Amino acid sequence: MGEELKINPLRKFLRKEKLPHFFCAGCGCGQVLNYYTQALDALNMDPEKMLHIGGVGCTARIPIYLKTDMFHGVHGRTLAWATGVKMTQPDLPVVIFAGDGDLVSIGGNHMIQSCRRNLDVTVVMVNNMNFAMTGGQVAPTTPEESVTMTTPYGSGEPRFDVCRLAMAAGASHVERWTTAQPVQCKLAMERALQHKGFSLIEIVSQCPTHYGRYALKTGDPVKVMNYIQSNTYAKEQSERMTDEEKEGKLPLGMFICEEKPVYAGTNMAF
Ligand SMILES: Cc1ncc(C[n+]2csc(CCOP(=O)(O)OP(=O)(O)O)c2C)c(N)n1
Ligand code: SF4
Ligand SMILES: [Mg+2]
Repeated sequence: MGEELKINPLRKFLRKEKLPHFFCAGCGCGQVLNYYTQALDALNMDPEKMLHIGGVGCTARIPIYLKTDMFHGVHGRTLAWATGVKMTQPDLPVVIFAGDGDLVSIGGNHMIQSCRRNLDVTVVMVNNMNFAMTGGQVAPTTPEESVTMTTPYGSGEPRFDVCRLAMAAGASHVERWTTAQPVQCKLAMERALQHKGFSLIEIVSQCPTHYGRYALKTGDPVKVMNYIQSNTYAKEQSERMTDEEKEGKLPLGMFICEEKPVYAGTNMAF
């Protein structure tokens, strides 16, 4: 084993020539990449026999560091590409890394239609609660009243609960965790990689550089993670909490994992 693999055997999945990575210090995107390589390793899956897709944004850069075939290109169109690929190669595992802005703002309708069809893909959505790469603008996932670059007096809009949206639209596997939950994230990704149908794994993540500085007045990643922790709760606690205690907080856990007819290959409508 090379020196590098002795340091971390998961480096076998990474494109060395792309390192050092682009993420800011303390960004959750690096953790998500780490959990994902752990899931690949646990399932003995070879990313070189898979397709990874990123749209545009910090999150969309995650698969750039994997040794794999990948598309990287247009904000919000990951699922349009995936749909085309699944028409001709239904058995090719397709994994998408999308930011919250990518998936439910500019790409929102693709997401809803893909859930409705139960398109056979895995989507890892990093919810950093803002449009990070472009400087920290408000997104449909930004908590109400948050100050962002474009909402200096605080956002006046309610946010999407993306997991509820995906389930209402027909997704067959939906989970939400945070970057502070390494084991849960890895296991959720393993379940998604084995699931036939639309899997959404939402990971609530820290963007200390923008969401942290604008909304929380800190660039400290740990403080942003603490904020996320105090604004989420395990769904199993729900019955023991009052509506007031749940107000403005996101539940975490596996919400659905069921078998349903999938949309891939010859059953796709033309
Ligand atoms: C079609 C199109 N519209 C807008 C942009 C500009 N743009 C690039 S990244 C980005 C925001 C990304 O936010 P998100 O998808 O949440 O990813 P993050 O950077 O937060 O991980 C935007 C608006 C673009 N590249 N292409
Ligand atoms: S801007 Fe935010 S999301 Fe993008 S790399 Fe930096 S910390 Fe991460
Ligand atoms: Mg984002």
